[in-house]
Parts: sequence; structure tokens; C-alpha cells
Amino acid sequence: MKYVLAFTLLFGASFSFGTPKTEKEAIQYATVIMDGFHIKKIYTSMTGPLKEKGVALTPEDKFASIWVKSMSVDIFNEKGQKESEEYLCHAWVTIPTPMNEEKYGRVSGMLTISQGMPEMEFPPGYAMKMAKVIDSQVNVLVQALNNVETKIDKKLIYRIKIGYIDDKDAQALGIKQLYGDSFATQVPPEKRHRPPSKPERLGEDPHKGHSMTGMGGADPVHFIVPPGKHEYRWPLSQDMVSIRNNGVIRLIKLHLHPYGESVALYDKTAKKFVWKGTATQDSKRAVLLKTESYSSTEGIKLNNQHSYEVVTTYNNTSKQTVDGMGVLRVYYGLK
Ligand SMILES: [Cu+2]
Repeated sequence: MKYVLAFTLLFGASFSFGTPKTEKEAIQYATVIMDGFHIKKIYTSMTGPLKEKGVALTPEDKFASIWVKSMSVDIFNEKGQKESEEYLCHAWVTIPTPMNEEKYGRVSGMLTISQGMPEMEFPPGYAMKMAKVIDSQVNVLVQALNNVETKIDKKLIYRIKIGYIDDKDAQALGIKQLYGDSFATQVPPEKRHRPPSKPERLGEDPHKGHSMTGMGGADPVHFIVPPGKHEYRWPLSQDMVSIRNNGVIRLIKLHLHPYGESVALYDKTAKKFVWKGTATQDSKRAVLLKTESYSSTEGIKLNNQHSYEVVTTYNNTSKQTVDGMGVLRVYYGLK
């Protein structure tokens, strides 16, 4: 079967004049359909088929500066029926973010979701501003996963919904800018997991082979988890943009793999946990049902005089070695 319409983009924009909008009313949605995922076997983390695409959220305004507010993923089969999130390794929306690089350093403009969290949304009053660039595009990437079902033949469609606010509304509402950072557990080379195969890329590679994903190799954040309970501690560099600039965290999302129990931010100077998020595991299958998030306008203030660690715990109740990651995706504001 030929996928002629491999990619479709629908716009749900609403227009109203005169009356001031609330933040909810100002949010517009773009829906990106990623199809062509044929799942016929086990795909462990980072080995499933992946698809990537540059998407202009406002094609009618090639110079638009927009504020990305949320993203979510829904998975369907070819009959249009909803499928389990267990088939999602991750979905990323990467946006070019404006930043005073000399003052603060280079930041990440990536929204990510993975198993256990089908959506993310910045708290009220906050969003991630996209740089005003010609033909402003976000990069959307989806990778499939199938850790459990050995007998399977499914054609899956991933629907990514991106919520955003246009610059005029964001200014009127006083929306404040957030930046992304990744507090990831890392391991020495001998403890790294090496995925058994490279992912199959569906469609074109927008980076033409220079993938920004680093997939397939021995990633320092992808580790092996033998059976039993484990704790992984990793010191965070005080040179990270969020820490160096005393960033205030407004949103934290967890990234764990099945058998992952928790990821925490530990303040070594104050000798206390700053925040700890846990995951709910399916009792019978290697699937994460839910991961906790932190979302607050109050915020968590980082202190560049303190040293921090990311602490990840796993309880591998299976009899085999599995692979794991432990990441806090943090979104923070700067003065
Ligand atoms: Cu992962």
C-alpha cells in the first residue's frame, strides 16, 4: 500500500475581534498526523520506526512569532479506533527559541512526551516563545514502541496536537517565556545500553542524515537495568543554563522506561529532595501507565551556589535485564 498522503496538517484557528481574550480563548491548535507505522514485532526503546517532519504552524504568516503552550499525542489504528499509549516511545516538538545567548547560553526549545504522559501543557501565564525566523517551523518527531506484544500486526497513526498563542494575544495576556532543560541520569560506558538495531526512518529525514536525535549509538543516558532494585545518581553541572542563571522551574515532566519507579532532583548543598516524581507501572505487563508531573505558577527556584543531583530508581521485577532512562524535563523562566 502506498502512503500518498503521508502527512496531513489541519488548522483549527478561531478568530474574534474587539473583546479581550482569556488565555484559554487565545489558544489555537494545529494537528499533525504521522502515519505509515506498521508494527509487526517487538520494538524496544529507540529501535521502533520513527518519522520526523518540519511543520509551519502559521503558513499564512511566514514571519510569525508564536508561543507554544501545549502538546498531546493520540494513537489510532487504521480503522480510526484509539490505541494504547504503550506504542509511544516518544514524541518531540522542537521549536527554535529566541534567547540572549551571550547573556544566558544556548537553551533547548523541546517539548517531549513519552509513555505514561500523553500530554503536556505549560501552567497559566507561561509558554515557550518561538523565534521569529523566516518560514518558522517546528520539528515534529514520533517514534513507535512495542515492548510487550510479540504477536502483533497493527498500522498505527499518531496524532500530535500542538496548542499555541499568537504573539499579539500573548503580549496582551502578559505571557512569560519558559525555556527547556534536561536533567538526565547518565552512566559510564560499561553500563550503557546499546540498542540491538537502528530505527527505520519513515519518510524523509529533514536533517539529511545529520540527525539531532543521536539514535542507535551508546547514549550516556540510556542504561542497562539488571533484575532487582537500583538507584542511579548523577551530578548536574552547575554550568547548565537553568542552574547558572538561577532559573525558576514551572513545569517538570518525567521520562522513565518500564520498571522505572521515580526520578528526583536532590539538592546536595541543602541535603534535601527538591522534587520527586513517581511512575505507576502496569502490574502484569512492562508498561508505564502514568508518570507524575510538577506544574505550578509558584515555581521552584534553582540556586547557582548549590550542587544538584538527579536520582533515578528502578525496580526490575522481570527475570531479564531491561533498558532504562531517567530524565526530568524541566521548563523554567529567567529574570
Ligand atoms: Cu527513553
